[in-house]
Amino acid sequence: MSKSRRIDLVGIATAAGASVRGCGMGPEALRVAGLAEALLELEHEVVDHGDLRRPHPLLDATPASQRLPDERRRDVLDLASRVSDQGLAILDAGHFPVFLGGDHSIAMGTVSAVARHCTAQGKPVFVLWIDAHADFNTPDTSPTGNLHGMPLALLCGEPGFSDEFQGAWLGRIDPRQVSIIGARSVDREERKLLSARGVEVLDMRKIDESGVVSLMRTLLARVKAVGGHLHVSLDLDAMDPSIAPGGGTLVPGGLSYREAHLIMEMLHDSGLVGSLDVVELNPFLDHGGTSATLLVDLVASLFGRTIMGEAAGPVEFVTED
Ligand code: B3U
Ligand code: MN
Ligand code: MN
Repeated sequence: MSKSRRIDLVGIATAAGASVRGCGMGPEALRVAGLAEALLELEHEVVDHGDLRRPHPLLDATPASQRLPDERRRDVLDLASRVSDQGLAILDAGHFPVFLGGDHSIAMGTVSAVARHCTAQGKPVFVLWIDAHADFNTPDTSPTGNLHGMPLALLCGEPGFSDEFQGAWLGRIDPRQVSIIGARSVDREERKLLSARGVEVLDMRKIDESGVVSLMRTLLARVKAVGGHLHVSLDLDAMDPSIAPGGGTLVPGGLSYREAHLIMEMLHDSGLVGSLDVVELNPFLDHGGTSATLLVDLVASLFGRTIMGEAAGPVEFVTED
């Protein structure tokens, strides 16, 4: 059995950063799929803080012709600062926050919380972004204007975001300590930014060639070598649509069921993960809870569920030269 942790669930019931409505219902679907029960079964302590909600939910119906509607942007920012403060309080209390989205724009707040907490402690922050997309657009490069395609760029200090985005809640991370795994849909301008800033992109081609084990070992060794905090941001659409149909921006050719679990199992065994996002689940598009159940099972693997119930073996790390 894995080491028992105090896990704090924070729902963020919003789709303000997306163009497709429905992932505001994500936190509730994860509860219905048995998230807390799965964690309790693993002998963790669980506290559910309920949901943070957007202030203007009725304004979702803004015409699509308006690229980044003011109300939606204000809702994203309002939530980001509230999420950041709540996440910071949870981390400062020594607990493990699990943020339930909501679309991926919530990571502006979740990762900010981690950055603020770790900066105060002098601990380097690493981010593992498990996603079909890179979410590294800025308002200038974005083809859609949707804020769920931009959180990593904001968090890495990319210019091009207006002053509204620069509040006291915003903690920053080093782009060279960000790894994106599972990527297969990256926009042209986004690619240029990712390369210029040194973000590691472990795309599906690399996974096909090397397998997740060797890629994950190298990544975990880097974090361990400097005693870093690893934040994991899990976007449902990283997984192949055949096993995860409940998302608004599906892309073929994603992680298989076993690849996704193996990533989670290795993350657990490393003992390096200190915070987690689970985002982009759209229960309105899901097939009878398939995607919600998959996410609950993946989170359970991250928190120590094993096939035979055995304790994790020693973790092998590859050291970098
Ligand atoms: N890169 C596109 C598409 C996208 C990003 N994240 C999601 N979709 N979910 C964009 O809008 O920035
Ligand atoms: Mn995403
Ligand atoms: Mn995505």
